[in-house]
Amino acid sequence: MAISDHVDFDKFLTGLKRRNPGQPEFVQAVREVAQDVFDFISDKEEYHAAQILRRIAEPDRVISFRVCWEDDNHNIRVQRGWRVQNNNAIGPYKGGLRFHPSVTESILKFLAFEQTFKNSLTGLPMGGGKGGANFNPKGKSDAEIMRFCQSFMTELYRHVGPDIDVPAGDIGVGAKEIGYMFGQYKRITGRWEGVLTGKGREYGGSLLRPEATGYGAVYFLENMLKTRGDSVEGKTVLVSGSGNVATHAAEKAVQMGGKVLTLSDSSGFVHDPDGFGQDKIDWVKDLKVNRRGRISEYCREFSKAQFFEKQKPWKVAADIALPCATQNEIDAKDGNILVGNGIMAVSEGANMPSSLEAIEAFQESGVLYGPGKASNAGGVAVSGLEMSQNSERQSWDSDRLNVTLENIMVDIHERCIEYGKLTDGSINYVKGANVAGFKKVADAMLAYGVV
Ligand code: NDP
Ligand code: 2IT
Repeated sequence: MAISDHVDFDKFLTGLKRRNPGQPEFVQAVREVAQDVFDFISDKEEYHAAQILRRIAEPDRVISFRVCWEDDNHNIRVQRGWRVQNNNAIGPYKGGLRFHPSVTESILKFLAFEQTFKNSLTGLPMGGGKGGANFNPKGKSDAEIMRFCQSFMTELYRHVGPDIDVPAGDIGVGAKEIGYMFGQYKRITGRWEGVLTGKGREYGGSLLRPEATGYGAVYFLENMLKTRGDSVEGKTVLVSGSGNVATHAAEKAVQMGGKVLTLSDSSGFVHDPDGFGQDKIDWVKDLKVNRRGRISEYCREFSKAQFFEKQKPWKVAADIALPCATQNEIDAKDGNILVGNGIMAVSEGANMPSSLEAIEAFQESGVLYGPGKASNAGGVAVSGLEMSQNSERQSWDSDRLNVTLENIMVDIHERCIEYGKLTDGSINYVKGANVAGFKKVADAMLAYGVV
């Protein structure tokens, strides 16, 4: 950046913080993108004149609402729900719903902002949005979850629609919750339409959607390794999380010849020195989805494994890290530990799992680093394909979907190279993803004028 651009960037950052007090995650996400975009637009007056970056960093709207529900003991409970509609320049708002007690407006704004660039990178016509509630599904009965989902949709339905805004799952929202919400939408509106993705197979869901985020993150990893003449085959892999993204990332890493050493949840991590093979991954899926158990229970079933309470997996020596749990789960210290242990590549299944300091540590030491908005875009990409299937009243077979997902991840990787190749030949995937994602949205916004 030239000195005058630094001054502009500092001014932008000061304004951003002033306009979004108490929203550190949102500021972190915008800051990371803005650095690269400032560089890219330094000689492109039209983007400055139209204030494109300033406009993308201001959500189109943030809808906040009360969600009341009755628990099994007949207590009335009150939660807060949100839908952040960030930008619909290139398609209907699209992005997941998160149910977790840590959910705040800042977290949903950061996720909706990231989603805008991620969705642009997929090449499909989808804008960016995100929503959720500070509801804790842990320990709730099915009936409680159903009542909460119905109450949530009773407000949300008026803001969404197949050509307006199409939510999906995220942390705490899987096929079961999507089913309850889709049922309520249909009941209120009387319409069967593709208003949510991640639906069950019986009612318009796409094959491969459950697997797509984790599989896509490993395809992206394979593409990064290929630039160095290498592959996943024979590599040791650390995976964090044990939910949808983590278990499918682990599954694909194993299918491609990797050895997965860890899985985790919010209570700690499990190290299995023999590796998590498919049978063990299936056991974890059943534990987490059907029995709603804790990852520590794994060690009772598989005695060679060890549970490390309240710790993260990053201190285990390995070749590859796949963070698939949550934001900022790799802080500066974790990043340095990974680098110190000689990690070769990091491909993010989660959204913004690495802090800015950790990203710097990866980049300075030549680690192949795939930021979530590129590497985990496979999930929303197959959501986009679910929307297409719903619109044409067809179901695609798994071969077609698999090939399309693999091709989309190759294309995203190529776009990162196009905009992120540095003069020394190395690839800055963060810059590539930010600039490529930005350009498509920005050009659409330019075409519309000031709206
Ligand atoms: P799930 O709810 O299926 O699983 C979440 C996993 O992460 C669980 O193991 C959970 O542990 C763990 N986790 C959640 N919060 C924390 C925390 N604060 N600290 C430590 N561990 C935590 O969610 P997904 O697998 O769908 O989502 C995981 C990540 O992937 C998120 O960042 C999400 O935004 C991102 N993502 C998801 C996509 C999707 O298609 N689902 C698409 C793209 C990105 P516990 O059981 O203890 O809560
Ligand atoms: O972060 C994400 O990309 C998701 N949670 C999936 C969004 C979607 O619409 O499938």
